[in-house]
Amino acid sequence: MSSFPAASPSNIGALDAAHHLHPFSDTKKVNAAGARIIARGEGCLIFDNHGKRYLDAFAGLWCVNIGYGRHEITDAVTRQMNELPYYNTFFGTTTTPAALLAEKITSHAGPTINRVFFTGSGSEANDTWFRMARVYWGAMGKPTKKTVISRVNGYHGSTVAGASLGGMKWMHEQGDLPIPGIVHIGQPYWYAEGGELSPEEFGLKAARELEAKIDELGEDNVAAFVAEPIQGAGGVIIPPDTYWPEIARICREHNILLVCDEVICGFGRTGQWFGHQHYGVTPDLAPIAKGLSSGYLPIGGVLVSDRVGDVLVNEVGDFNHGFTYSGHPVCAAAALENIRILEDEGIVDRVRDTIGPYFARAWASLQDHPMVGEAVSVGLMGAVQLAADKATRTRFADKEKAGVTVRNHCLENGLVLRATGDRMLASPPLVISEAEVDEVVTKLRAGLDHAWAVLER
Ligand code: PXG
Repeated sequence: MSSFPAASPSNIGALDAAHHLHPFSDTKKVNAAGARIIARGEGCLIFDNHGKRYLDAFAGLWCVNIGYGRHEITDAVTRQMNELPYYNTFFGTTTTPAALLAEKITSHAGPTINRVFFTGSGSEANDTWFRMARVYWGAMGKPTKKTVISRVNGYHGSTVAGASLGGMKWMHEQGDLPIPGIVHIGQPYWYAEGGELSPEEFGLKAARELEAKIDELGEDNVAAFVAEPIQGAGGVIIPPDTYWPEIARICREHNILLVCDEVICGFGRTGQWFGHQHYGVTPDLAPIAKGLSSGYLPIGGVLVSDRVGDVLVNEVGDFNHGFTYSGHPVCAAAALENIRILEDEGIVDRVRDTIGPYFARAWASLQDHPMVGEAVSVGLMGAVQLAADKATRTRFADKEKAGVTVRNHCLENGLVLRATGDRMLASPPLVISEAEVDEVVTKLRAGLDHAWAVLER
């Protein structure tokens, strides 16, 4: 029985419309259509308040890596709530879950990363490393190394620094962003921008934009470069294999910090614990969130390499930064239990060795559809690029409409996935079964058939 008084579909919708401002939404449109009310989840399935079943091929918002309904997390959270619902990690105190979680996360992060700074979200994690990088260079006697280079179409959050680091023009337009000290270079989006180059050639070209920008600014003025290993919200932009090694070389040779935003790619999404491991590079700083707790409770953080961490600890002294909920003990308990499940059930290896390859084959089978320009994936992250004419890589004039037409058909059919412009994105829970992968692909194909029939080309 619901514990909310007098809850019924009609009054929840009305209350929501009257009082709730939705994130990243045109509230008037949401209100007119009526928000879908999601009531319950189990495994990879969610159900709305009318009992309609959806296969959630988007893991909530790229985050429910272990799937819905894992009562072990409920139990761990309840135990911690009863023991100590809150205490801070300021003023020389800590809590058991925060300390255990810091150790546990770093155990998966490779030998050069041994510290974590906790935040409440991925946006806060990006704001945190942004300050940390400048503080680091100040302590290194290089206070002019302040500018951060990031990428067009990257996503790093909604806070002022996060949205500035992100390369979404339509976000910058609201609130006079980016703030000074952040500049953007191009993205490794071969399908749209590669022209006649091979993906490998284009990967090198895109990476070398970083070198050109460093030369333009002067390396004594550049603190860091930040990028998602695979750009998520920007459209699951999977870089050519030549891209990341070249980026790592450039950062090394020009002495600038490499920051990998692991908020989506972390905690198994690519078949490794972290996306940078998939590409064989080692970041100096790496914001995390989402899959850290599988979204069961809000928690984020920054992985801090010894290069930066030793300077912060031994040279800087006070780092005047932190959040009331940094290392929140209940959120940390949820994250610890989430990681235990990922470990004990071999979920990350399963993505690398079995379900990831299965998904890759099923997803790539969409390549034969006339509307599919490319169907690409890494681990359990996939994108289908829509094309009006695949032979010439010509895209639909109204990209938004193309994506939304496919997405809405899927939604009607009980499949949740995301349209970013004219790319269809999937990022399902890592516990998805083979039968569920087949359902995703079958329903997406039906959506493509529908859109191909109704859209003008
Ligand atoms: N970095 C990356 C790479 C992200 O994907 C954030 C930082 C910010 O995290 P928080 O926890 O502050 O939201 C994100 C979040 C979308 C969408 O439309 C993606 C995100 C958030 C909202 C919408 O795909 N990613």
